[in-house]
Amino acid sequence: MRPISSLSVRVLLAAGVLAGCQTTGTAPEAATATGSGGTATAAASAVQVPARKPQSFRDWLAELRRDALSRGVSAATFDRAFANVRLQDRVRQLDGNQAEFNRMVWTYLDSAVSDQRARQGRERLQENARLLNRVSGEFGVPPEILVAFWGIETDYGRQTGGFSVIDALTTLAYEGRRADYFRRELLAALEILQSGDIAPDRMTGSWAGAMGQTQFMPTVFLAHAQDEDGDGRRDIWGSLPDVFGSTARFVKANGWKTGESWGQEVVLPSGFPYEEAELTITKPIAEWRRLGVRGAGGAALQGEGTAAILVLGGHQGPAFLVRDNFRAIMRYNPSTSYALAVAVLSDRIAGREGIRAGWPRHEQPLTREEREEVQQRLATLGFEPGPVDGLIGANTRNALRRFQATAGLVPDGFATKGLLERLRRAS
Ligand SMILES: [Ca+2]
Repeated sequence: MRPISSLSVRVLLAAGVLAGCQTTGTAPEAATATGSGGTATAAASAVQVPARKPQSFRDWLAELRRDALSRGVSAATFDRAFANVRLQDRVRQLDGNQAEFNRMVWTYLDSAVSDQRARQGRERLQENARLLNRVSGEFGVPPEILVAFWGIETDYGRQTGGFSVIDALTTLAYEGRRADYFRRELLAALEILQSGDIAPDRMTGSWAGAMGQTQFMPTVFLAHAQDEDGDGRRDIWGSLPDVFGSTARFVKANGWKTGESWGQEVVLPSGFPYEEAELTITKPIAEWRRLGVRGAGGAALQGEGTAAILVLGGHQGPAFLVRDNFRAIMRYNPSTSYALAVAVLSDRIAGREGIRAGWPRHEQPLTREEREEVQQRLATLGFEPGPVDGLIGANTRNALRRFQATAGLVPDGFATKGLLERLRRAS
């Protein structure tokens, strides 16, 4: 326990800082789409838990050690993993910053799917063609999708996060905010060390504990990582076969349908019922066709089965028909912006068109205060937007649509400064 007691001063400081650092609300969906740190994978299944009563780090760690040993982690593995553990201020700061997130979807897409990233993706695809084709054949997920995840998650392995995963998860598990979630991930990380897949000093990742070139959280690693090169270790840090194999295995497990596309950009007819442009509303593709939905650039609507219409920038922005494989992408990271980035990047990597229609780039993002004001005013006017939490979800969008319909506007549910101004005038 010697290394732990040397932490005591830092830990006491940390406890003081943490007491003042409780924030409410997890990040809105766009915040999970940073793509460069796996924050998303962490937030994906994050469970909000109330702050617990403070426990000394020493006691906390002793309890963790007991739990780890009962799961088959050896004392030697545990003590080696925690020999130099540090609670990381930077991790805490980044966790606290997550809630405030103001940017438009196109700002995110501009960087996530830049021309440079598309070009480099085509180069990576060619360089690794034989390997990618083999993995693709094994799991039924196209090479360009595997390369697109790699590009969005870590810029093709260049930005995997420099944090010790044990340090990061310990900080987040001890702190109290989403502690139970991160404690489970920490125990899973110890099981990975026990299995010998990676040495403790090479187990690096994002501030939220998303690891290696696939940015897998430890529980995802345990369930889905693949030893594709057959050396006996699942190495998502250094082995490209393992990186692609793990991505493919996970995406397949998430419901990827071989031979189907994620969807396509579409053009909606005038008078389109924008109330129905929600991910939760699926219809047979033939039905969308009957409603006058056409493929962008004159393309036909592809495929059979069902699909939803996705509009992320209001009726003045592009529209997409999204199929089951789009939802499979979202299980990697439950954000529509993220999934669209992977989808569009994969198209560009494969030499297909990117997004054709323009975004309403004159629109500025609403601040959190403005989003809350939108919800407050919708509630006052009787449009029932749900709780006033500053997060624009389906409830708020539907309330906005009801307001837009009564005001003679296109009911796209897209919150803009102009719409806030209309709400102010109506109140
Ligand atoms: Ca391997």
